[in-house]
Amino acid sequence: MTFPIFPKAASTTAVQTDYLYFMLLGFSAFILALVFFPMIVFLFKYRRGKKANRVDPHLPEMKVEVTWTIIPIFISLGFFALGARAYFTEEVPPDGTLEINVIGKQWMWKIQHQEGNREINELHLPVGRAVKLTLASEDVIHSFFIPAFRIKQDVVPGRFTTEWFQPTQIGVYHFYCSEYCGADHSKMQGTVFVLSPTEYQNWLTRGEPKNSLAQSGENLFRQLGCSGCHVNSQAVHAPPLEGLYEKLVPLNDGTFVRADDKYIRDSILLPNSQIAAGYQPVMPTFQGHITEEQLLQLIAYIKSIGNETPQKNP
Ligand code: HEC
Ligand SMILES: [Cu+2]
Repeated sequence: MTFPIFPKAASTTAVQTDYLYFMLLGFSAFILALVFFPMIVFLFKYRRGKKANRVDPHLPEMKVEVTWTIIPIFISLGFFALGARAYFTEEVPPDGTLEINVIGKQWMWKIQHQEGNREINELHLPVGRAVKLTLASEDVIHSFFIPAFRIKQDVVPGRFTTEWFQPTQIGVYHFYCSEYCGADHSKMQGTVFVLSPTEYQNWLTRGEPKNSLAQSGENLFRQLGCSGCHVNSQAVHAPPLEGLYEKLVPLNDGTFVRADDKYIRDSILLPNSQIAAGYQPVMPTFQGHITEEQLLQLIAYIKSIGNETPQKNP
């Protein structure tokens, strides 16, 4: 569907969103006509001085009231169901997405690809592949908005948010920050390049060989001293991180938590908030010592060893 005043519809989400939007618009226009058309007709028909039949028609009021209450309720519930379905498909990414990290910072967007490519205010993507964005902010609330894909997601400091979409058309599109975030908010924008899969591969391998996100994370893991405790340490009793990702972790208060991005984020920044069962709360916080970009690299590393078994049980 293209419409001159509308941005291009270049993702699967865009098609679904537009469909719902035009349905709501059409339905509103119908109700508008239903109210205003008779109103205008009656304006002339029953004008003062006109000879018209003004006898009370004795409508069964109760029946009329009930009918025009019940029917719209079911119509609204129908719209609710369609909206809820669209919402769920938008919130739950399919398997096998291409994972890309987006970090908002006054006033730019930094992008990290798993292969190690980094870009600022530019986002290169292959066409026809579902993409999942993990969004983080270094400072204030931003919002990542790609009109042609009909996606908009708040980027909130202190947590990750996610968003997924599947580009359907090769082309160049714009993205914006759509949450007022200070003096240069209006300059916080960039360009999405949707390439063919081969062009995308060429783009990824262009330039000098680089460390993947997980390799950079592994280097940080050593530089920051994480390995000193977490890898076969004699001095500190710390849990091995191999095989941790997405597994259920028992905590010392008897509950369990899934070791997802959020849990790992909190383990590094707020280590005392959730203590793994059988361990002492001795891990120092890295809050203020590492950037969101480094945090995402560490998570990529922990994820990459998610299927390994620990070398030695401490
Ligand atoms: C002083 C030793 C020490 C250092 C340094 C350290 N940790 Fe830890 N870490 C621990 C201990 C002890 C625990 C278990 C207690 C807890 O949950 O806080 C832990 C828990 C964790 C957990 C949760 C693991 C689980 O099985 O639930 C993660 C993830 C983690 N650390 C990552 C890191 C990363 C990444 C770094 C480096 C940025 C790091 N740690 C640095 C000692 C340390
Ligand atoms: Cu912003």
